[in-house]
Amino acid sequence: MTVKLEKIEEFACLTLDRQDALNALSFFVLDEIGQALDEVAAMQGVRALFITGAGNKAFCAGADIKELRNRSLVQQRRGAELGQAVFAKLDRLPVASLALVNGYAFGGGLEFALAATFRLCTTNAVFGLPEVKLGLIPGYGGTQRLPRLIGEARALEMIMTGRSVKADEAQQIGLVHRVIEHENLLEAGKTFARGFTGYSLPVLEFARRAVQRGMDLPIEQGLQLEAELSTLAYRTKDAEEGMQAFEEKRKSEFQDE
Ligand code: DAK
Repeated sequence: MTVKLEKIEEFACLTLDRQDALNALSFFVLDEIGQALDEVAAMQGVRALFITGAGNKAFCAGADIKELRNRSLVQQRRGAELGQAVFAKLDRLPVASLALVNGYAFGGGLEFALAATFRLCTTNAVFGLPEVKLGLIPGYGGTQRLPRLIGEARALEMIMTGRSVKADEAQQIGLVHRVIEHENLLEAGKTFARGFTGYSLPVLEFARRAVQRGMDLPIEQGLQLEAELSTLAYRTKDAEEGMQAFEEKRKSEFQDE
């Protein structure tokens, strides 16, 4: 197994564990990630997902370069579609995800982290889309998600120069939310996640969908989506509980309903 899935308190934690290749994404690993994400979607009592890499050197050094050669165009196309489909599963999980980036996040590794809802990293983390150096361009969503996150100009620079970005700069440009010492990364992830996991899960999902799907729409349609999802949120039992708790000056007890 190159992908480990475990439950840690109220969280699921997916660890890429292929340290001899810096946790690179072979097609086998991509398949295993896809299966693990299906399991997460079906798990009870999980309020957020963490994704990280085994060891203290790499989160993930990208697609397995050794596997990319001598493939037909059809195989390459299917490979790109597989990577995109697996990362889309992460994007669409019912719970939010946090990439805990503990070292190199290159190519497909950065693309994996970009598909997560949030990103925290260690002080030794390095981010990059170095595909141009191989005569390639990103194929697992990087050309689409990176500009949406850090803006077109910065994304174009990273993609066209292949320049890597260290932790401090990554935080400054909004690629990561926090930079953490390696030994504290998981605890920092829990603290960050608990900033929202106490709220109603369906309501959080509506909020995430409104923002993330809305980013892909013209503003009029985005506002319409917001009107629909905010009305749906209003109809949950948790909205009733939240507003009643406010009136009674007590803490809400949400039931995820
Ligand atoms: N793939 C396979 N093996 C890798 C790897 C990778 N991406 N990255 C590292 N390794 C392996 C190394 O080959 C080495 O193995 P051995 O030689 O010991 O057998 C081992 O991991 C340790 O790596 P290093 O010895 O290189 O370690 P260093 O500390 O010296 O350097 C490094 C660390 C991260 C700077 C370096 O390993 C590196 O530059 N790695 C490559 C990073 C990279 O370029 N990643 C982006 C890959 S491209 C698609 C289109 C495009 C793509 C995919 C699909 N389709 C159309 C289907 C492109 C996606 C990409 O991600």
